[in-house]
Amino acid sequence: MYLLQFFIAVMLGTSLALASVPETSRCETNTCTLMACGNPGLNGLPGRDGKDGLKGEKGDQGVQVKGQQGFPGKAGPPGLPGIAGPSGQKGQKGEATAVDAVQRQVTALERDIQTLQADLTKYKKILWLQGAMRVGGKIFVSTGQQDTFSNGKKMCANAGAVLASPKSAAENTALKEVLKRSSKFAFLDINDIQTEGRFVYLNGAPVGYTNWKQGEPNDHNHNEDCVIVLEDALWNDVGCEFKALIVCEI
Ligand code: FUC
Ligand code: CA
Ligand code: CA
Repeated sequence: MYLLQFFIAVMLGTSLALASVPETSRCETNTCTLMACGNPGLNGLPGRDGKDGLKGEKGDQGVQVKGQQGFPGKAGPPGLPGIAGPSGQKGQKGEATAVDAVQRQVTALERDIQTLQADLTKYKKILWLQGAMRVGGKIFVSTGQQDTFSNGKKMCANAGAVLASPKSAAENTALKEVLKRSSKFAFLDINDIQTEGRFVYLNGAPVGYTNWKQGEPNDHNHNEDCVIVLEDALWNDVGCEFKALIVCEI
């Protein structure tokens, strides 16, 4: 395009130069014919565009402008677990916690239990030495004294116990073993004071198991409302003022 403009400019310049030469001087240099010099003609129209010029030299490299950061993409799938790191150093001893306090209480309780177990073992030995008998969950223990039904009842009650109340053959046999060691008979926790012939425990419950000797109870002399167990384990009704071994059951 520059070349084309240049060409047009040259053509116009030449035309103007020719037009500015005086009419008389041109007539003098040429063989003058009878040709009158008229006014200069109008400029012609611009010529057509010339051919494309040669390819220009490669321009300088442009400046790259960094674009804005795009939106973050979707999260990828979880990766494989990493290899466990080495163990850390042992931490410093922490402050006393509630767990420590409970642990101390448990330790103290364990110590108390051991003491109680040792004491219990001693008292058991004392009871066995005094002729106590254990049968099932029940223990028969003698006071070693012979006394009336009324006094015996109080003695046992003072110990939080009751007079012997065998409720099975096994218990009755165990009671007989207690008798063997100190006496021939012991009071039972049974009487018919309230209603003649109707034997009940001291708590008022009717008697179930019995082991009466043949012919008993006979309410001898109409004055036998308490019961003893004999050395052969059989039962006999006797007067409540009779004195027999006092055996309690715990
Ligand atoms: C029997 C018994 C009485 C009393 C008397 C001596 O008659 O039934 O309880 O022991 O003997
Ligand atoms: Ca009676
Ligand atoms: Ca009798």
